[in-house]
Amino acid sequence: MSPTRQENRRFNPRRWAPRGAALAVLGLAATGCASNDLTRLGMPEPITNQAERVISLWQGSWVAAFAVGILVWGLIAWSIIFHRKRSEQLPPQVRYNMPIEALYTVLPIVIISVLFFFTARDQAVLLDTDEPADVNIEVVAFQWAWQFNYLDDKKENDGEVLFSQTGVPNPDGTADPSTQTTLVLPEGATVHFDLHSTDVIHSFWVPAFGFKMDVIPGRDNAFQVNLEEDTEGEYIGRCAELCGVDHARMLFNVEVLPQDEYDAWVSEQEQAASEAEAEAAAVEDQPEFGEGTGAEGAGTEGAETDEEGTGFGGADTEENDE
Ligand SMILES: [Cu+2]
Repeated sequence: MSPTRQENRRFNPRRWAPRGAALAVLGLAATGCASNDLTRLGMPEPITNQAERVISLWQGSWVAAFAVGILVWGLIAWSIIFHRKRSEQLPPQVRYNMPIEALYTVLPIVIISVLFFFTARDQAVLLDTDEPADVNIEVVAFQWAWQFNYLDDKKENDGEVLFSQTGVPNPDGTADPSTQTTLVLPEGATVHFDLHSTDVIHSFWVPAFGFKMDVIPGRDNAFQVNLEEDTEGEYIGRCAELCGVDHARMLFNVEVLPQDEYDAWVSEQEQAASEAEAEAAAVEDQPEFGEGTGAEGAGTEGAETDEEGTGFGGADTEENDE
């Protein structure tokens, strides 16, 4: 017994301490040298103020988890190294030790309370929709695509639809990018989203927002984001709620444009929408059994959308030309 113990004692603290320190320094250096990808711990690059906040919460949670982990791993290592079995005698037992039992109870409560505090604080900010928005968009989720209704910002959330972008559920059951719709947003703007579903629960998720929200039939969910400057580019959007057999097809694109390009795009869309409206009105004025084929362009897509249950009148006419 005794030679082993002596060997252990000589072997352990002096030699392991420098090795541990070297490993820690290496770890820190690796973290410091790497790009933001590593420090974001799997989160995508944020494009909104809100996403920055979510990432801070995410990182803080990891720091807390690592602190607890290091403490626990340290205690395990300490027990393994310094409290190895030395004889057949049972070591002193510590059950019913009040201070230790109290520690086991109080420490987790403290940890949970701290996590709860920061989560509640950030949630309050993320759900705040008081700031006047530059762009108001109604997101309509349906099986299995998305419609983005650009609302008149003057008639905030209650006004008419200026124009819509509507994805078409892909009939062959695959995720075809050509049928996906694009959510176009201006750089640096405050964007308000109203979320509505026409059938089942979906979840509106733009990973670069660091945030997603359920889209629930019969409920008015809303949130808004402050897009940062220099975020021009293309991003992805997803449904994050298993909403049915073709849930995987509920994809959309997000395009962030500089303000001037966005304005140009908006007036283009508005013009297309009003032209489509005029055309639809002309078709309606025609005698019902006259030329007959006048409605072909206006009919198919709009009718299809209505069958899907979106039932948003503005969208039907405006999307017909596309
Ligand atoms: Cu869905």
